[in-house]
Amino acid sequence: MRALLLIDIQNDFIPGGALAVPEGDLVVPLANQLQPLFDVVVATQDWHPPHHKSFASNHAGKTVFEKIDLNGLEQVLWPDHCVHGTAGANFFEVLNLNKVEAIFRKGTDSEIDSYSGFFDNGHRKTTALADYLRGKQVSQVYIMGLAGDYCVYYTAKDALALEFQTFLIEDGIKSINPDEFEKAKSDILNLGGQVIHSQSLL
Ligand code: VGL
Ligand code: ZN
Repeated sequence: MRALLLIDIQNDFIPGGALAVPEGDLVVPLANQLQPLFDVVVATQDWHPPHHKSFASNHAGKTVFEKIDLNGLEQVLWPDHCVHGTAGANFFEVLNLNKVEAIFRKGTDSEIDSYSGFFDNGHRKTTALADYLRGKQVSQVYIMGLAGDYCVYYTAKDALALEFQTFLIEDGIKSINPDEFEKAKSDILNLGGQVIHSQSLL
């Protein structure tokens, strides 16, 4: 079975949002168009408490995009974003959710960030995503959404480690830093993943 993973297509990652990904809105028509082609469609949702320690605002004297050590892991400090229950954490209104059969929330523990849809950044806890996909006999995962250099990249890396056949749909991905996404893509290729264009699915 083939699954489409829609990563963090939420208002705060759309232009105008708190942690806007340039052109993030442009992936949404493709996300809507591709959904009917898959056996399983799931979405991830960044879902932070207001006191999340990935927020610069929760560290006196620190500024946004500075890096710190957080409980033994390097942590980029972000602007407050995707605070649970706020409009910024909602899925972007243009995203069609009718085919999305499950939503996996991450980043809920204020002490650790979670870029991947599968595990937190320390691989200390899992979300239910891998078991869910296995339960649906999914062996291939196609990943698109936001941001290419963070949550998309780490989700793909974990999918490969979990032995899913892994595809990045590159025209369905926008990044905070496009140069970093180029590095991410070569890493995914080196790990045995594939980078495709949506054209090959349509
Ligand atoms: C993300 C930074 C912080 C993402 C989430 O969805 O890529 N990036 N939280
Ligand atoms: Zn976040």
